[in-house]
Order: sequence, then C-alpha cells, then structure tokens
Amino acid sequence: MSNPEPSPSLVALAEADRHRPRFHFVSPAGWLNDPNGLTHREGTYHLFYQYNPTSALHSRIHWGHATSSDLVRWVDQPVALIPGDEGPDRDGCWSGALVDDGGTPTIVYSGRHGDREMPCVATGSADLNTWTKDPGNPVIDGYPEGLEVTAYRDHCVWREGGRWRQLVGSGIVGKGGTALLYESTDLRSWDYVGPLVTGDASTGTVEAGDWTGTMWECVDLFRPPPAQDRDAAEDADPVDVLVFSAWDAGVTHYPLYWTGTYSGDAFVPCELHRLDYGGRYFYAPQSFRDSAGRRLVFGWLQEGRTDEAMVAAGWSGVMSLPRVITLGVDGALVQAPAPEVATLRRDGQECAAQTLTAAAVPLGEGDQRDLEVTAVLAPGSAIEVALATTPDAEEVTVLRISRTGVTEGRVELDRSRSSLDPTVDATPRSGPVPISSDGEVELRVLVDHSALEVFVNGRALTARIYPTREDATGASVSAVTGSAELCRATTWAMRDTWAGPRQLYP
Ligand code: DQQ
Repeated sequence: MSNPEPSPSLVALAEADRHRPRFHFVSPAGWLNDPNGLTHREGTYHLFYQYNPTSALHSRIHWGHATSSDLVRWVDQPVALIPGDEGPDRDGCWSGALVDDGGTPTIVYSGRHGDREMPCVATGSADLNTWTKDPGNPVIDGYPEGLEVTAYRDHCVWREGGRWRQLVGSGIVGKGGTALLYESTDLRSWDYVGPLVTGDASTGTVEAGDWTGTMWECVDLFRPPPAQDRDAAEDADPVDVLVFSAWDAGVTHYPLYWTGTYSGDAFVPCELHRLDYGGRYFYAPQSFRDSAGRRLVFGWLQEGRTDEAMVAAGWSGVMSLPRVITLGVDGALVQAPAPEVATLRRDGQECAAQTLTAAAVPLGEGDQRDLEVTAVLAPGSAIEVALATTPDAEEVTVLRISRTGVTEGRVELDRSRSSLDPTVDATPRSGPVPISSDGEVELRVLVDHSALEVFVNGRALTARIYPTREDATGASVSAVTGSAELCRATTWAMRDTWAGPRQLYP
C-alpha cells in the first residue's frame, strides 16, 4: 500500500494559515490528535500520533510518525499504521503504546471497527518505519466477562517480573472510569487480572475539575523521578502516578492524575490532581522515559475553533512541546518544557529589575515567543501579563497570577478579548499554584501563533488563541493589585522547527 499523504493543495492551505504554530509539532496537513508510541531508541526520539492525512477532521485515523534527535526539530517519516481494507482496524488505528519485545519493536493499539475498539498488535522494522500487523488481531476479542463497560480502548504496556502487563482504558457502567489490568507472556495472549482502580462518577463536577468521568482514555502508569529540590527524596516512600483523560459519552474533558501506590494488582490512590489547567487543550497525554532517565510527556492541544474553521484551515491539532515531569515536594507533579526547547531561542532581550506598577512593562513583540519572568508578590497582590495584544488592547489575552495566601496562589487565563472572531472558544481557565513563603513566582510562557503554553511554579496551563488582527503581537507585564517586584524578565523570538518546506514521502 502506498504511503498516504495529504494532497499538495491541503498542505498549501495548512501552511498559509496564520494560526499554524511554527515551533510546535503539527501534522503535514489534515488532522492530528493523541501522541502515541513515544520512545527513545538508539539516540532517536520517535513521536507517533493519531493522524488523518486527508482532512482536518477526526476520521479513519492512521498513525503518523516523526523522528527527532533533540525533541524539537522533527523529520516526517512514512505513516506507520493505516486502517485495513477489512479486519479489526478498518475504521481506524486508535491510540496505543510501543514496546521493545526482545529486540522486536511492537505496537499495541486499539483497532476500531464499528463502534468497538479492540487491542491489536503490529511489529516493526529496526528503524520503526515498516509495520506488519499480527494476523491474530484483535489479540483480545471481547470485554472482560461479567463487566458492563462504557467504552474500552488505549493501552499502557510495560514489562514486570518477566511478564508483560497492560492497562486498557475503560469505564464500568454505574460506577465510573477505570483502568483494566491484563497480563501476558507474549503480548498476544492476555489474561484479565481485574480493574486496577475505579473512579466514582457520582462525585465531583466538571466545573471543579474533580469529576473523573464515565470512562478513562489514554491511561498512563509511571513512577515520576523526584524534582531536584526534593531534599528528602532519598528517604521518601515512592509515589506512583496514574494519568488518565476523563471522558463521557463522546465528550473529552481534561487530563487528571492520581498519585498513589502501585503494587501487586492494585493501585491505591492518594490524591487526585488536574494535570493541566487548560483542560481539553492538553488532552490524551502520553509519557515515556528517555535514555537519560527523564520522564517526558506530550499532549494534544485541541482546537478552539469550529469544524468549519478547521476544514477551511486545512489542518487541526497541535502537539505540545515536550515536558519534563518530576514529583515536587508537595506531592504533586512539576512540569517544565524540556531544556531542548531553549535551543530554538534567538534575539534575547533582558528587562531591568523594577517595582511593578499599573504601567505596562513591554516584554517584546512577535507571535513566536518564549518569555521567562521572575517576580516576587506580596500577599494579596497580583500581576498581569498581556499576551498577543494589539497596541490598543482591542485584542488581548490576559494572564493573571495572584498570591492569594502566604504559600498559595492562582493562575487565571482570560480569553474574553483574545479574538474579535465570535466563533472561537473564549472560556476562561484557572487553577491553584504553589508559592514559596518569600512570594517568588517563576513564570514561563510560550506563544506560538494559536498555541499557548504557560508554566507557573511548575503548574501548567495550556490553551489556544486566535487573534484576528495582524498587530496582535505585543506582550507586557504590570501589577494590578498590591505590590510586586520584577526580579528578572527575558524574552526571546523562537525559530521555526522546520528550516524549510516539509519533505513529504513520494
Ligand atoms: N483518541 C483516540 C482514542 C482515544 C482518544 C482516537 C483520546 O484512542 O481514546 O483518536 O483523544
């Protein structure tokens, strides 16, 4: 079968869109969603992703593939998985994981047929460019006996005690989301062990971000390394993390994680957290451990515009920047862009240390920017960072960081004036952030056309913005309540990830 690729006219359409990011990974054209099969193999990072090369809509999903030596400059590879003409994945090759089976790269993915997704397996060549589907697919051909499931798909696979284990994302009717545990010796014949942990869909609310959904998509179990500043890390009890994306009847909500303890056949949950305050703008994340021992994660930045606008643009969906995740002193995950992202910086501008007032201190111009701001906030005070603003602030995205208590703060994103286009999503986003007792706030903001990633003292907030005016390129910081000291502010322009036109496969 020849390698499917978008038509040149679709590529041209996508490339011409002013909202298309230039230093985030995007598909050559068409639709992109979840990161899949993330791996670091012989010095090369492999990013697979849910991909429809023919249109900017979610349909007949393939596995796209790109490689990188540094996590930021990507090379497109041939599409890895294509839905079959017949068979269990004829309606799509949905999300999954890649493992090394004694030297044989092996993908475990969800083959979609009708409205069911069943576990399938494919083995790959050493360069991960050629994939052969297992003739025995689907390798699991039914839901666990006696279990009434709301949905069933996506895979987290690992080796433990000389056997393979996998979690399949699911939900139990009348109870809540769950991760179903299986075991195998050969990745083909699986024994059902039971639900690893099950949520309670009768508690929490979507507004508060603590409703865990009727189904868990893209479950991901791992043990995060401690953050560098975690003094007692050596003596502390190990903490495990189960990340999942809360889903309900076709609606994607947000990524959450439980901290807890995984042992034997169970995960004993401790605390529930939101992984990203942007909610669905950082959805279906998948993590992996690279050869340096870092835990890295990518997530899918969904669009905030209509289906019609996506089709007109010729593309949809952005991959987040790679994030390093560690476990902080407070028992929650700390997130930061991988240091490699900084290699795209150019033309750094420093801003003098000063006391912030209501007067806006400029933070540079442009629609591909990286900003680092360190400020000290007195209790009860707040600063605002204006992003993608026009000179008259007719269009402006406002990020507010407030110190609400001695060691408590809040980040809020106001998109009500981000765009003059009334059809784009303008709903606010917010969440709590930890603040040290000296009031220090470390802020990192990455603006890449419509993609916005914000990190405040290790907490993440991701969103999409679609300014209409060409001059919506300004940034500034000011104090809006109480007093705040600006200690440091540096801003950079960011280079494009691709130096020239993307090379598509013949
Ligand atoms: N997207 C995939 C599913 C997954 C969902 C289909 C999450 O496998 O559950 O493209 O975005």
